[in-house]
Amino acid sequence: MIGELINGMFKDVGRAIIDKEADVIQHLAEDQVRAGASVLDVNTGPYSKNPKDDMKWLIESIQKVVDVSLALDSTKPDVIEEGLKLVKKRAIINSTNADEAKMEAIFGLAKKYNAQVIALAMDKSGVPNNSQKRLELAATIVAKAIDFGIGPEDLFLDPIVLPVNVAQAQGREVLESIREFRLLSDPAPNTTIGLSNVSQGTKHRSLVNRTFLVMAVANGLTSAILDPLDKDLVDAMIAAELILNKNIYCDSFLDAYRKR
Ligand code: THG
Repeated sequence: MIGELINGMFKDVGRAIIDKEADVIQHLAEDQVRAGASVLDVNTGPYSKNPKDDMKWLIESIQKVVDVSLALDSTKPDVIEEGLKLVKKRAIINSTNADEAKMEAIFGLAKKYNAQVIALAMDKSGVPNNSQKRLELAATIVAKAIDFGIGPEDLFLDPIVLPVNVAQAQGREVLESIREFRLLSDPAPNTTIGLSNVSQGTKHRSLVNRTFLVMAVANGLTSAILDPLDKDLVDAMIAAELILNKNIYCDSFLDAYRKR
């Protein structure tokens, strides 16, 4: 569970970043970790005028109250490097894509700072509209990572989830990609998705999110960027892992999972 809530795209967070209200960020950090997130995504958002300074401030604020890994979410390598200099725990870079120059920059940073990497199955021409093309890009990414000495265990392949209201045909393609990405290497690479993308602009967001998450987990998904405070979502995830025999059944399996 990678907590998605520290993202300047949320109004409250965007405002907290501008006004430097650390307590808003710190509460979000504590709440997400308490709900079971083992990683927190950190994104300064689309309105940040100075993303390097804002990333720095976010990380410093977060690390005063929680002790978890951070996923440094930015399209700008210099913003990511600013974060990598500050993190106390091993970070995840979010993200590279399959572009040659981007991979060189991001995998170079990952090596220099011993970070893991989320890699999007897209390139300059955008997000593919089928699983075949996603798989080709993912294979390119895995090969390049290996060139840099980054093994599949330190790679999170992201097929890129699109909103179901405008890209309805892509749900199946993404699920197929999750299944196929596992076969790219042995050990299999990790996978991740930006789960909430699927429900952007829809009604019944929580229902759409948890239904998609369960289907993705059934297809082998190993992590997700999601809202850990959505209890129904996390319950569905725990139940899905139970059905897949990842945890031993007991009547109190929800509590047992949360206490471990
Ligand atoms: N892959 C990777 N990283 C990602 C994404 C991805 N990072 C960002 C995003 N996608 C995942 N995080 C979010 C966070 C919030 C929302 C969706 C994905 C979201 N926000 C509300 C909305 O847009 O409707 C904001 C509402 C508000 O303003 O309060 O849904 O795919 N690697």
